Amino acid sequence: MTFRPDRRCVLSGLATALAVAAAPRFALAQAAGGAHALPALPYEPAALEPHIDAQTMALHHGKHHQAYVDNLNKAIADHDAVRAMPLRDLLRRLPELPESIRTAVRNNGGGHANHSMFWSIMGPKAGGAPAGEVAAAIDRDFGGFDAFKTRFNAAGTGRFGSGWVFVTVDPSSGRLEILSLPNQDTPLMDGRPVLMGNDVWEHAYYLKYQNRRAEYLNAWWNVVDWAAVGRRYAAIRNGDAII
Ligand code: MN3
Repeated sequence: MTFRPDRRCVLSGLATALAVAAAPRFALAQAAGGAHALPALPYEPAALEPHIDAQTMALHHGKHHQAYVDNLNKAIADHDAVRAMPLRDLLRRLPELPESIRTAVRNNGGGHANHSMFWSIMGPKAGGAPAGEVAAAIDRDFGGFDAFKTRFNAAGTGRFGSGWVFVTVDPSSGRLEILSLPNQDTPLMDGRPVLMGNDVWEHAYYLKYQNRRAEYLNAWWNVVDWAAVGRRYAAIRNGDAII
């Protein structure tokens, strides 16, 4: 299939870019020429110690995420129409992209989106329990925070090989749902918003936890920034185009 963006596509891309600009918390840098950029880590690599070690954070952000950004830019370099699209549209409209770059955009664009979300929902002043509307939604849809964590961790340990565990918000019912996806796939590829997620690739935990993924999944709750997750929940309910 040939990818031919029509005028509406370009305009909706522009509208999305403007919407993102109006919500700087979720903004992802993309140059005028369409090049995607690595977002800065919003805290020091050691800030999540002892639960996630500084070396893992530095490599994960500076090497792994940077490579996804670089390889995404490489894949789209010769495709002007694709370069004009915001990341969110790239992922939602994968089947419309030229077949020669579809897999590279899926893997590296997905990696860019997933990691950008990941850094933003963790922090040094984190842990504890959710509050406000997101807490109420977790109680409503999972029967409490402990049951939610148990379900989320089970999805993480159950993912064979590399992948992610996500919480999405069903667009029609508004219910929260936990799902795990392989590789760098994201619910954004199905047009579903991502509330939060955890990376269960070995590179996310192996230096400190080796093969003990379940231990990493348990420890991770200590670095979840529920205020950030609450802001994402409000943005999703507001219909904002967040990554
Ligand atoms: Mn990763």
